[in-house]
Amino acid sequence: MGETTVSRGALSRRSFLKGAGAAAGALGLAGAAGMTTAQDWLAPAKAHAEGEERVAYLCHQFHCLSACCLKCTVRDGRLALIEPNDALREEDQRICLRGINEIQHVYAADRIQTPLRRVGERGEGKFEAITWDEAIKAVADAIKESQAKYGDNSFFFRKSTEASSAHGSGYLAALLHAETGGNWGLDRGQANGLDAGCGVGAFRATNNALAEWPLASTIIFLGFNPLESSIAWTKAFFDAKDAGAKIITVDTRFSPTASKSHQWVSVKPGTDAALVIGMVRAIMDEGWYDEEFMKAHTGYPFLIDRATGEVYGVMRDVTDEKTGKVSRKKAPYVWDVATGTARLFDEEGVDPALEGTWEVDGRTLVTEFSALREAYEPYTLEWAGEVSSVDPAVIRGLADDYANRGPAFLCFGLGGPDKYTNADVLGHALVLVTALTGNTGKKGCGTGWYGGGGAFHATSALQSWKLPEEFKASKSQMPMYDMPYNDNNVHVALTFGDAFTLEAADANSMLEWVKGLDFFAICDIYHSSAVDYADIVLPACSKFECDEEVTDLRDAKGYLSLGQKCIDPLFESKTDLEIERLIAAQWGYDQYLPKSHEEYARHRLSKAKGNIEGFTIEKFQANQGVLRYLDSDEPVRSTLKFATDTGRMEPYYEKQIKFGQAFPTYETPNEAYEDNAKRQQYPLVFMQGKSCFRIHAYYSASAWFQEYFGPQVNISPVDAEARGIATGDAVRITNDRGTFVCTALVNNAIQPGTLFMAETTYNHYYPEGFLQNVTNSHRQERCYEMTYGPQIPYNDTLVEIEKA
Ligand SMILES: Nc1nc2c(c(=O)[nH]1)N[C@H]1C(S)=C(S)[C@@H](COP(=O)(O)OP(=O)(O)OC[C@H]3O[C@@H](n4cnc5c(=O)[nH]c(N)nc54)[C@H](O)[C@@H]3O)O[C@H]1N2
Ligand SMILES: Nc1nc2c(c(=O)[nH]1)N[C@H]1C(S)=C(S)[C@@H](COP(=O)(O)OP(=O)(O)OC[C@H]3O[C@@H](n4cnc5c(=O)[nH]c(N)nc54)[C@H](O)[C@@H]3O)O[C@H]1N2
Ligand code: SF4
Ligand SMILES: [Mo]
Repeated sequence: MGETTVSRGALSRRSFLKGAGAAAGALGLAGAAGMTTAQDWLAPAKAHAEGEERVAYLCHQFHCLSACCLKCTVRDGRLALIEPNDALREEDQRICLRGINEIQHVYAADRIQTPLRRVGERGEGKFEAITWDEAIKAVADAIKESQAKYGDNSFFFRKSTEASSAHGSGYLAALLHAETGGNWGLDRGQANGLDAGCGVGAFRATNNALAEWPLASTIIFLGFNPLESSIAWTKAFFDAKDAGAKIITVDTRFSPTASKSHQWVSVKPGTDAALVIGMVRAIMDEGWYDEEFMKAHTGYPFLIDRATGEVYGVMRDVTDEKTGKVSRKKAPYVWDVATGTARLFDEEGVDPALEGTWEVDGRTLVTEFSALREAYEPYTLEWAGEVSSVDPAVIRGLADDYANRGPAFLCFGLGGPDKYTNADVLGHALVLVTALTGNTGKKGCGTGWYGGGGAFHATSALQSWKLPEEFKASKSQMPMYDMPYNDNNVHVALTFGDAFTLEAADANSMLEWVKGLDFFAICDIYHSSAVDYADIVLPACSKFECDEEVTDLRDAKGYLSLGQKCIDPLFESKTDLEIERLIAAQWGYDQYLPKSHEEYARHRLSKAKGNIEGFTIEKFQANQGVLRYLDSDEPVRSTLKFATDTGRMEPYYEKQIKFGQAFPTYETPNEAYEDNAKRQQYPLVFMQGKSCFRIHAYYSASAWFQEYFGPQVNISPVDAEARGIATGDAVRITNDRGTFVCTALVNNAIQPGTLFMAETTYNHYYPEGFLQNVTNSHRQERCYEMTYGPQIPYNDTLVEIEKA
């Protein structure tokens, strides 16, 4: 054996469990968790398969998007080394510190070890250990009682994203007809605006795959920090740079991605829509638009009736090529230059005018492009510069680079500008600028959410597990983010993962609502922030632990990956599937669920056709758990077919005339705007973002990460000095919604007037309160009528900071 750098610990799993159980009974959760640290479990990092060691393979985090495939060396039943799976192509063998450090994370002191029952007040975090039988019965009894008294939808069930990655989110919800909390409220702010003009799902589909970054001449990252939030894609970033792409990052702070880009554009929080509107104006004024593209693929030549603002057209039946379904859609008219008449946009041989005004049958008709020029008269470059605090010459330069240097990407990342109430206006403005330049549907370009992962290449024939017809979740009464504020019928809740504090802002209101429920149970791996509020806590195992030989199939980088068992479930934890089966069994419904992960995986592969033809469990096992399904290296590309009524990119949103948003009209964010009177009390914009040390709150339990990267707010030297704050000081952040204490880092990368903090970590790591206490939960009314509903505007938050 090689030299041992860290003690391997003296406890066997058995004796350890005995001790853990006793301690849990006596001391509650803190006592149980205190039983061990990673030090007890670590083995020397030189371990490679030899002797009693074995190697297992699985795909790592789902929510991180990088989908790295890991090779795990297991010694004496313990994880000893994590490396990239070397059965993948060299360029796909990636890993980050969070993957490597799972050795510490899996065995962390924050693991929930046994089922627990609350003994103190809700929020106090006092528990006693109970048996699985007691815990499952308590959960089922609470659900049964509530549903008998108040109806099916009085039971709320939700899985956080990571928890639903294994085998979906829906089975228990469907079996028990639960309320699931409707619209997600996350990551679809810009998509609300973009998809209205390009079709549902376009926010990802109008972008080309990551492999095309090096084919671009210009890449603009708009409030997107991929060097942390998509860390394994860093290579594509530098490949693009090496290949000559000009990389520009628009960010409120000098982010890691900005620091590696050719240009950083520092923008005022929540004003990106003004910046993009400025780009639109520059492109129109300078004539940098692509007329041919606009006429052939966009609605710019369509005619609008000036009096009503409605698109001038006829309703007609259109048959869907794929489904054969007939639906009525509006076909707009264009002005045909050759005949000097209004003709349907898709008539043979029409030559549409891009600009002009005509009188037809007593109507004044104008092209959408001409109408845009008129509507945008007030939006000068100077105006855009004023609002966004970006020099008008820089905005003009951005427009020039985007329109004239060749194929260009304009990518956003779902964080940053997405988390303000005006994100839909920004998404809409992105449609305008893309439709002007034609930077979509061809090599090396795209607009929208970065599409590096499964969005462009996906397995074609994985089967889903079907439940009998009668099992369906209840029709949602309202989205979860509305529940603390509006009357609803929820009395009992069960979440897998901490949905209540991660997926909602304004935690004091949310947790007040949770405290008012008759019953709340959480199934989590770690002592996450919501755990303290639960009546029953169920210990889930991590994806490295399984009671069978396989876990689940995952789509990863053009491969399908079958997770293999690495280690036995730690402590008394169980897999989510096993826990769901135990709960379902209380109704006799376990018969409808897969009996094992293997049965589920075999079912999913049961009709393996198309790009996964011939894939079997046995083949996965023989090939380190991965099989490649992409048969070519040619990147999959977005097309010029848009899922709109006309099949074109539509810059003009007739349905939003009533909101004054037929073309994107600039609107300030809800709270973070310049002359908000609230600023007198709360002068700073509090923004959050992703950090390379966490996926949301996940990995908080890693002691090393927590030591060096605990709850810390970044503040500009100007604001720090004005308040006498120095790096390392304890500081209090406050607004009307709540308060919390963390440490300060005085950082030149931060714009004066703003604060930045990595999105969040478990509440018990803060000296007082936690980040989510102050965030804004305002729901943008207009968005209830949009595809994805209102989005939680976490960054649209004003606060004050002082030394604690
Ligand atoms: N490491 C890590 N990676 C992740 C995740 C994670 O938790 N950790 N989560 C995943 C998920 S769910 C998501 S949604 C994505 C998000 O991925 P990103 O969008 O890259 O993430 P954020 O860090 O939230 O925001 C990006 C940047 O927006 C900036 N910003 C804030 N406000 C504004 C603004 O008004 N305008 C502009 N231009 N910039 C602004 C911030 O300074 C930040 O650098 O990341 C995914 N990847
Ligand atoms: N303040 C602030 N809050 C934010 C954001 C922000 O920018 N600012 N960003 C938001 C964004 S973009 C997103 S997408 C959401 C993410 O919110 P979620 O989708 O809820 O986040 P995840 O990281 O997927 O979920 C992690 C939870 O599931 C648990 N978990 C992980 N794996 C499993 C499992 O296999 N089984 C079980 N039972 N539990 C498991 C973890 O311990 C943790 O409690 O957060 C949002 N919250
Ligand atoms: S957390 Fe790190 S190792 Fe895991 S999938 Fe993401 S980038 Fe890969
Ligand atoms: Mo997200």
